[in-house]
Amino acid sequence: MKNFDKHFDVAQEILDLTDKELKNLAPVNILMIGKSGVGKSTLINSVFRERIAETGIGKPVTKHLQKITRKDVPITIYDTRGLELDPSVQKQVKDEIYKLIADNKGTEEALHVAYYCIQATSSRIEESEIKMIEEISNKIPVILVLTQAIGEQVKEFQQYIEEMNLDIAAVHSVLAEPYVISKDYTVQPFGLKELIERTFNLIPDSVRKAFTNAQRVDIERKVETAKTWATRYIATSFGVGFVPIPFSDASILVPMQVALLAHITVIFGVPIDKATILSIIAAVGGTGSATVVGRSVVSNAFKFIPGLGTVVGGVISGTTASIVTRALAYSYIQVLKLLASSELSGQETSTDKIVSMMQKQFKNYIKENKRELKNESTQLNMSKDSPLSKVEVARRTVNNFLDKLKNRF
Ligand SMILES: Nc1nc2c(ncn2[C@@H]2O[C@H](COP(=O)(O)OP(=O)(O)OP(=O)(O)O)[C@@H](O)[C@H]2O)c(=O)[nH]1
Ligand SMILES: [Mg+2]
Repeated sequence: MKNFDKHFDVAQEILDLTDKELKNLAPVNILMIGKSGVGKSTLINSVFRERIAETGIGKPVTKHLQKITRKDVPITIYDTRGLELDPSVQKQVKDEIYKLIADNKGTEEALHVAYYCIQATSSRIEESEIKMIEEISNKIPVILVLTQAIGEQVKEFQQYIEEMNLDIAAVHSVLAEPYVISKDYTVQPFGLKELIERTFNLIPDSVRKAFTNAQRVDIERKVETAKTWATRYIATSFGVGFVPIPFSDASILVPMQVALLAHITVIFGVPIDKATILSIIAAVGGTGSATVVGRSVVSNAFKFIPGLGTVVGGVISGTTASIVTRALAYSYIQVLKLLASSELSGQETSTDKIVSMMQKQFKNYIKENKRELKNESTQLNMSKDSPLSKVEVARRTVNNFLDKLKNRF
């Protein structure tokens, strides 16, 4: 086991664990269908991280199907081409799609959803297209996406399609990128979050984490997923009630906090480098001692509670540890939210801003739970644990924690 107390590169551990988790994450697989120029690539780039249609690696699977992936984004896009060509080519495209769906079925490459894209302003849908859409829909969920949906006639077109009552999952109008009408008037993108929400509900639970990571437009979904997970993880790791943890033993808190921050990073899927993680930890971990985050974060928390003094008797309770760890998790989530939003709007976020946000959020959370922490402190003051029982409690706490950790990965 690692020596968590000294010379332990917390930031690197977080990055390594994030990497490892990401590699083990089953990707979500999406099929893009539609004629050339309707806006498939634009849609992918707007909805998913890293402008994947542009920067990802494209590999031909068949003549008319291309598989696009990008390292660190847990999504695979299958892009089709040739649908705008003559009926014989259309037939080939169709056969290739059906074969792909059948071949991949039941594997990790199984297709989870298809976006069938039609340019909304074209205001027409061909018989052959309707047939194909319904046939695919018999195999996997299909969302009919009306792209570049600008103008009044788009609403009529959507209504017309809806009235056809096609046997598909949904019809959605979107504008993926701002559309400049004139010097003074630009239509802002819309419909993307709704598309994400609908897709999320259609895909299997096993790939929802990957999808949450890969999409970039619904940041609230990332925040909520991370919060729910962190709360549950912290609660089960520390157990309920009054289980003292030897305060000096960073070996308990550090790996748990590393796992916590890594997993939150995976849920968000915003690129984050080592220097940024280091400054985030240092922001709440006190001095430059970012290598012992567990201990310094806990002791730092007490600095935020005037009159509390230092930790009593060398132990902190499970409740205290969980409040402090939750403060760490929640403030980290807020920082990632900021990073995700800045990325979406194409802005840079300075390290200073990140650090001050981390500190502010952390302080607020500790303040909100001040009374609980004070009660804890009083209880600890009164109970004079014998050294023996402390050792026993510590042993049990460590075992409990390691068990939980084992089950997680
Ligand atoms: N402003 C704006 N332009 C768009 C939008 N969607 C597509 N376009 C434009 O339409 C053109 C074609 O879009 P693509 O995304 O390349 O279309 P595609 O379906 O990937 O085309 P192929 O790769 O040839 O099959 C590009 O010039 C885009 O800029 C949109 O939502 N807003
Ligand atoms: Mg394209």
